[in-house]
Amino acid sequence: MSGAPDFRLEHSELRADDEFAEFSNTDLPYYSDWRGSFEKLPWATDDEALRAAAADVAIVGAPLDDAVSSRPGARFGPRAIRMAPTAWSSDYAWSIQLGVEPYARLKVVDAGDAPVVPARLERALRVIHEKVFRVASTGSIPMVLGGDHSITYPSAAAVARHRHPRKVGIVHFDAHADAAAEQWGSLVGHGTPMRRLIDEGWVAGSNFVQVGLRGYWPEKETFDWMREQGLRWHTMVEIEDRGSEAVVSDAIAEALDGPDCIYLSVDIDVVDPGMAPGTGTPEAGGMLSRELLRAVRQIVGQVDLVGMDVVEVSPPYDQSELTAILAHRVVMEAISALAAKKP
Ligand SMILES: [Mn+2]
Repeated sequence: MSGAPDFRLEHSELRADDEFAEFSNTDLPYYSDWRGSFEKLPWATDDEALRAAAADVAIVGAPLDDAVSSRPGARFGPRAIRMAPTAWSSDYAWSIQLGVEPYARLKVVDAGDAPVVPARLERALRVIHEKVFRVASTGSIPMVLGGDHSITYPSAAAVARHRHPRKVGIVHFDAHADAAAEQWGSLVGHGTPMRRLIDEGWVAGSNFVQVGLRGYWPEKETFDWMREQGLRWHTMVEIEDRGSEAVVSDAIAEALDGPDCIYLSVDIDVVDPGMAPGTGTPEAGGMLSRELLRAVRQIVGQVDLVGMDVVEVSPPYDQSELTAILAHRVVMEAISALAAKKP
């Protein structure tokens, strides 16, 4: 037919004068950067660099899964979360949810991983404690990528040690209470970190608040102990009955009943395995991913956040990187909520 345009792909590229130098490292896709930091943010891996950076937030990796009771793989979590597919460069990240450019208002660096080696669990917990303490000591808020949930014991203790022990409240999202006395004879494990934090006095039981519990573990005796310690918990059934926002609002008030700041611990298995399959101990009937992201915005927007972790992402069990992407977004929502409230 005459008059119709020819289909010719002759001018579909915007050619730069210098194609080789056209894109900076942060402009290039996330998968092309051999350095592999979170969001391609600058590294600040030693004390000197952390002090020089004077960052608001520092990402910390805790690549440990020697403490799991079931399926392993969380040692690959930090790498998978850092490498989760993200659409845009950190140079122009824009939060649609909060209407803020997080990196225009906050300085965020990647502090690298704690120097964990396999098969030395106690050493791993010590070096994670030291790494998080050093980050917190420079004034940055540590955001720790697990790793199995045992890392919350050294990490939250480091933040409490930096602030003041028992002056920090903890909000803990999880299918599981993780307050067991021991795990096959070991006091440290991914089922015991909350017991250690309370027993050692890092946080008062009454300011330890759990959200999303469900299933069949731990047993009644552990819940009896939790009740004696004054712990408060909100089950998945309560979230179904009252809605997540009302429950999270209560959790904030309970965690801040005395303390003036909060450490947030997010076990990705709080979310339904249908939305977060890549985890070691999945439990059916969990939160929606959008409920968790909203809860993170709600908490970080309202409280003085002094540290957080996202744990139990196990890439070998993941599907389509869904769980790593969700964990990445949990961190992004926290960063963006901090940015949105910055004066
Ligand atoms: Mn769990």
